[in-house]
Parts: sequence; structure tokens; C-alpha cells
Amino acid sequence: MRFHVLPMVLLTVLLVLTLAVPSMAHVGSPDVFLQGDAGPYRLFVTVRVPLVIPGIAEIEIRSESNDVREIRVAPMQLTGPGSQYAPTPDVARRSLADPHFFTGSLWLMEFGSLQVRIAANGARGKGELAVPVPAVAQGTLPMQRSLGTLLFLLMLALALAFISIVAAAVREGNLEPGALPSPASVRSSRAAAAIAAFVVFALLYLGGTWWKGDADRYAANVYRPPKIAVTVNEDDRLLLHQQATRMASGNPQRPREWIDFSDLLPDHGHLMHLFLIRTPSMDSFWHLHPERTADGGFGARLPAMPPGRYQLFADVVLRNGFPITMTGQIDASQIRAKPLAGDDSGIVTSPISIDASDTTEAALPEGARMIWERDAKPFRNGTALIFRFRVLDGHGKPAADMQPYMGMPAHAVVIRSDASVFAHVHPAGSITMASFDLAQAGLSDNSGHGAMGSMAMPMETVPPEISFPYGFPKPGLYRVFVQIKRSGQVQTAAFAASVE
Ligand SMILES: [Cu+2]
Repeated sequence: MRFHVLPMVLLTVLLVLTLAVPSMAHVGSPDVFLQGDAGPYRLFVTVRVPLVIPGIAEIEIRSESNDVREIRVAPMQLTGPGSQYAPTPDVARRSLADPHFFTGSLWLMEFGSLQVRIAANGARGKGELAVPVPAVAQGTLPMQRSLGTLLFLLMLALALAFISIVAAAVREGNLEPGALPSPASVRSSRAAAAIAAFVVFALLYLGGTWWKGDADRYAANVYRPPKIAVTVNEDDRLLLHQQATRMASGNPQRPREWIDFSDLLPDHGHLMHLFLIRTPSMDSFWHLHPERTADGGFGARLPAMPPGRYQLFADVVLRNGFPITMTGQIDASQIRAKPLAGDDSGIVTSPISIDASDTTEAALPEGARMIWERDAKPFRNGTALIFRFRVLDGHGKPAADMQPYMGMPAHAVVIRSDASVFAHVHPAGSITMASFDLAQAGLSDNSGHGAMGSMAMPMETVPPEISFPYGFPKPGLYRVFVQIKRSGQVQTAAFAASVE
């Protein structure tokens, strides 16, 4: 028998739909968190990106040491001519209650790949740090009802006042003092009032139409994570292609754009980091690195994943340092096992459940464990935190065999149970390595950073404590996957966290 039709059908996987997940690069998690060095000073920076552009970004900076006297912040483009000339920086306010804490507000006037330059000055001299900030329209700001009502009433009063002024001018404009208006002038004043009313309401109508058109155009350009078309061929290769619909770029000046797959920046050694997570159980997690295919897409060998419905997140970085997370879905029925190779990794673990409490300990192979060092308090949404993890070997001792995984001590993926939030985070923060390096390259003194900078030194060994700066963007149940490498083997720990 040469044709095994039934097994082929069973073994072949079906293609699929894509799903709209609202919001932006690093899906649903727009704020930027970064841990890095401004010269001698270690800073923890949070940039809260505004919902609309132009808009105000709120910046929070925490200094590890107490010898920072002043911090200045300035926004500019990440690459291109706009990255050469820094505007006059603003001085960040130092908190009276906590001298380690500085805050600032910056107007982001442009769309696209921006950065915030941070200059610290203190007892140990000066230092600079650049924070990449992808700026796009993420939504539209609704007007407050009370303000809307007030403005409407004011507009009405103005319109009526204008009409009555016109009527009064026609009726009484040529009147001698003390005389009464003639019946003829009363008649013509009524006619004038009617004409004025027509003109005023016509102008209001046209203005309203123009305003609504503009608002609709803006709303249509609100950034949405681009969808990627996903198929699995007979060889169980996963194929990824651009969707026919272009992505909404979040930039009304250039509303629709293709992502140029031939012009991407590699991010920690790979053009694409692809994450597949089985939903809604969040119990099967795969981190693959598809390669360019001859027809302009991406392709990857699939490992032996348990069947089910998978949410896909494909991270790429554009030439200008703008990070994009594309989303898709597959229904994997059954896949012929192919061993993981290279930097590819994954885990099958227990399902996440609403009733289960948060986990602070996760099993690793051979009796080893990862501990999430956090206090018992539940997480609050929006709060910027440093997540700290400790790795213990099978004997309960701090692991001595940690190695860098793709140039970094660890990688983490934070995902909300409904897949509406996805963030790929590193010890340096929620930014991609590629954009971080681009940003530091523009600093006048980047000696302290170098190519892989403060984020990813060429390390032979990695300490068994790892930390990630991050803040959950909204309440809910989250899964946090932390990936490390020990004795040449990538290991994945899975935690649950509920956020209020
Ligand atoms: Cu990573």
C-alpha cells in the first residue's frame, strides 16, 4: 500500500483563522519597562505611552543608588535624521517622599519608532540611557459626558446670541435714540434672523461632518497587531505569511503598511521569535525561531505539540527599531514528532485555572525548581515591578550550571488567560534587544553599553537569580513562563499570577 490516506488526514493539520486581539506591539501591553545603566547609575525606567498621539507620555524613573542629583528627559526619533538632534530636555521632578524616584511628562508629537533619552547627573558624574518607545495611536479618547454637555450648551447659546445680534442690528441699527422700530424693520429683522439661523446651523452641520470624518479617519488608523496567515503543510512545517490586509500602522499619515519581511532586524540572533500557546488552558507553550522561506514568508519545523487550539505570537523588529507582534491561531490536530533543535524550546505543564491560587514555585527537570520571590499581596494592575526569580538545583542549592540562553540570562513571556495581553520580556525590560541596541548606539557616550550593552554581556555563567522589570497592564489571570538554560538544556518554568 502506497497511500495511507487516513493517517495522512489525521496527521495533517488544518489551517486556520486569525483572531483580532485589540491593541499593540507586544500585544495589549503598551508601557515600556527597562532596567539599565545611565553611566554609573542603575535605573529602572517606566514609560507610560499615551493612548493617542500627539499625547503625553508619563515617565517614572527609580534610581538604585541615592547619589543621583538630577535627571533630564527628552523624546526624539530612534533612527534617521530626527535621532541626531536632541530637543532641550525637561528636568524630571524628584519625589519629596522618596529621593530615589523621579517623574516627568513628555509630549510625544510623532508616530513611529521613538526614544526617550535620559541623562543622569550626580555624585559619580554624568551618564546617559536611551529607552526605545514605539508610539502609535492605540485608541481614541472619549469626551467626558459632562464636558460634552457643557460644550453643546455653550455652542447653542453662542448660535442663538449670534442670531439675535443680527436681528437686533437690522431692527434697531438705524434707529434714532428713543424712537420705536417701524413694522417694516421688524419684518426685515425677522427675515435676517431666519437667514442668520440658516447660515449658523449650516456651518455647524458642515463643521460636525468635517470633525466626524477626521475622527473616523483617526479611529480607522488605530494600531492593531497585524494578523499573520498560518498554515501547516503535509510535512508538518508551519508556514507564516502576510495577510492580504495590510496592518493599521497607527499613523494617520501613512495609514496602511506592509511589514517588509526582507528588511527586518535580527533580535537576539533571530529574525522572528514565534510563540505558540494552547488556549484557554495555557498548558502547552512553544518558543520557535522560523526562518525566511523562498516565497517571502517564514517557516518552522513543528515539535511534537499536544493537539489543540493554539494562539500564535510572532515577534519581529522593523529596520527602524519598531517592534511588532503579529497574531494568529492554529488548530493543531496531531503533529508528527520532530525533536526540538537549536534555540527552540517548549513545555507541557498543568492547565491554568481561575480557582487556583498564584504559584510561586515551578518544577524544572530533575528535581530542580524555580522560585518566584514575591510577597503575598496580589499584584495591582499598572504598577511597575521588578519580578525576581531564583533557580535551585535538585539538591535545593542555588543552581551553578546556568548559561545564557540566546545571549541573555533568561527570557520571560507574560500572557493573560484570554490571550489579550502578551509580552516578551527580558532582564533588561519589555523592549526588544534590537531596538535597545539601536537606541544606545546614538548616545554620545555609549562606551558603557557596547553592542549588547548592559543587557546581555557575553556571559559564560549566569547567576541563579534573575529579574525582569514589568507591570501587568490590566486585572485578570496571567501565566508567566520563564525560560533559562542549564548545562546546555533550555528549561521552562510556568507560574500563575492573579492581578487586581
Ligand atoms: Cu527573548
